[in-house]
Amino acid sequence: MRTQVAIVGAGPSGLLLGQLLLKEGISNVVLERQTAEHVLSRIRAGIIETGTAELLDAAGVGERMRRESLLHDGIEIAFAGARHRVNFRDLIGRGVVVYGQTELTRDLMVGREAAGGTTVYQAQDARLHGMDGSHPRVTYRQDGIERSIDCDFIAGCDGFHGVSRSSFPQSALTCYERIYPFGWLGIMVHQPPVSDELIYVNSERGFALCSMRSRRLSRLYLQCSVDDRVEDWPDERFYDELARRLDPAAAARLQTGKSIEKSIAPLRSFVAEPMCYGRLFLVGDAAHIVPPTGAKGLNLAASDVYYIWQALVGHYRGGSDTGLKEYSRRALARVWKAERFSWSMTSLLHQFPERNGFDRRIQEADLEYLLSSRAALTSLAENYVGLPL
Ligand code: FAS
Ligand code: PHB
Repeated sequence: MRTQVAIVGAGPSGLLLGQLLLKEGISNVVLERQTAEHVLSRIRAGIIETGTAELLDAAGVGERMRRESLLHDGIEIAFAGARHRVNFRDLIGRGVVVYGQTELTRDLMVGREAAGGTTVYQAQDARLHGMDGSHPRVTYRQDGIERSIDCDFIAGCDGFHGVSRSSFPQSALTCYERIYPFGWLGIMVHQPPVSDELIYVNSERGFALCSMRSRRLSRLYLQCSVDDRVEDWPDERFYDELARRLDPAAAARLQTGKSIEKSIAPLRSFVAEPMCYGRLFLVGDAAHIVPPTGAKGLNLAASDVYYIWQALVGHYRGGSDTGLKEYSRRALARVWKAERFSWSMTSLLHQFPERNGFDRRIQEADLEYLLSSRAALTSLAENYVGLPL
């Protein structure tokens, strides 16, 4: 098989890039090791920055998102028994879009099908070859048969555990990492949200987040131990602990019900530099991971897609490789700002087992300063809603 761009991974990065390239007449094939149903079964992000929403519109798949999503003009931060609204619209004139990654991925799959894009699901043992030359190749196995894709470029959109980053020569890669001493236990439940907007909670018992997917579908999180297992947390224990971390008024509005999904995610900050090797370009979680506290993971994937999309159009339509040469530098400049924000939100809102009394007082002072300073709130707002591309 021959194509211009081989895309490894059919998550949001791979499908969004594939859709944008198809609209430009740039041929591409997406290789995915799982089934489409498995990809859609993963519960991930819920907050879409305005820039990401506009990219979905540009890809021609934003119509259902615009119809079904919620628009939020702020969040609430709960601390020391009180809730404080952070009004994005007042502070920076913009808000965020609330729309689940699962639905966004579904829209991308439908859009790719309609555009006649080729997606190979259950592609096993993908291997990347010849990235340092001008004729890279991707081989994989499907139905027991070894297959090959000749291409001009490879987009590694295969997430943190994919094959692309590990295809770099080790000497060509520098990785930066911070592992957090806790995880997030998340549930989905068919109940109305606790509040109209998200509530981020700093409680002495640990972080909590009350989010949503719609006015009838709640997404709730608790900071938990890295040693916890899902089976340690029956629904009743989850709701009881969440109510203890919420202020009384919010706890009184918590509606319980049988969870339809429950999972524990580890938290890490991670960046691999550079984000390219020859004609292989890393996109999204393949290159970087953020703790979900700042709602940046999915949105960072979208900004990487924007930069590599523009670079490939420059190559094929403009005869210029400046965008390709600049891709890693441009993407990393935005990645590190989002890493900083996600780290700072995580440090501000979680209980760290190893922290001493001084650390806790600094965290309290951080929160009191933030909630009393328009300048500090403006900084939080512009990072949360999304820095310019
Ligand atoms: P993805 O990991 O989504 O997709 C990569 C795809 O590549 C997968 O479909 C995988 O099956 C495929 N793949 C892997 N190896 C392959 C191979 N060798 N061959 C072919 N295909 C291969 N972000 C937020 O903003 N908010 C959140 O609340 C949030 N929660 C998260 C919870 C969890 C458990 C995880 C893991 C991430 C979460 N994220 C969250 C981040 C998440 O949304 C990512 O940023 C987003 O999925 C990134 O998309 P991709 O880069 O496409 O990577
Ligand atoms: C979610 O709804 O899954 C969500 C929202 C905001 C975050 C993290 C996760 O910061």
